[in-house]
Amino acid sequence: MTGDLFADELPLAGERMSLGPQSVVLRGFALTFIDELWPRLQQVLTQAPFRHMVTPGGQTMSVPLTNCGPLGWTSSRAGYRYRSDDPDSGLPWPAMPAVFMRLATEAAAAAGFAGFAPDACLINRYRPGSRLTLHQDRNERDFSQPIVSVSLGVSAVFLWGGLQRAGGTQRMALFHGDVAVWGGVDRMRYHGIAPIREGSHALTGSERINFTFRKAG
Ligand SMILES: O=C(O)CCC(=O)C(=O)O
Ligand SMILES: [Mn+2]
Repeated sequence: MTGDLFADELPLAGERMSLGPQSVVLRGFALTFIDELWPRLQQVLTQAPFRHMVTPGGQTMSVPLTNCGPLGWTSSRAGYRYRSDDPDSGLPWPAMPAVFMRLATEAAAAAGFAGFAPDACLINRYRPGSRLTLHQDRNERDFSQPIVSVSLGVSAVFLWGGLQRAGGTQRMALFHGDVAVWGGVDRMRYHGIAPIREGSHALTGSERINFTFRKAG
């Protein structure tokens, strides 16, 4: 199959889709950063390749991940935690490229969170069928700081729930270049990604890449 399955509903760059009082999807916000960001991502991946981590319960995660920045999110039999070194190499995580930082701080400011200074960027890679089950981002120290989440490549359906796991979810399509930001009263809302559909994107092929910027430490 060629083309993006959502191509008939492509949104306008610049649109703001409200998810809640302090959460929004900024359509196409990342588009003007991507030419500079993509080669930087490849450098990060050379130093710290995607890998499948193991959950505390012993399951291999279906979505491989890596990190850049001073802190990186990790999962192992010992639990979830941020650490300053890559457990696979023993080396510090790759530095956060300046263009990543600029994108994160500008998107946060556009969403009402001026002064966001992320120290962690978790990078996820999705392939057709990959999904991320409903969860809260709760391993960070300071919940006053937002999460900034950037979508690249094939589209996804973002599942946006409430402050409790039960109680249903809204579904919001996320397209190449979209940036979702949630903080404040929405910071602890459950969220996930529905199984990725077959698709193809000029930049990423069949994959979806997601960055989530966090202030972890
Ligand atoms: O892939 C996404 O859009 C969300 C990723 C996410 O929620 C996470 O990594 O914690
Ligand atoms: Mn999350």
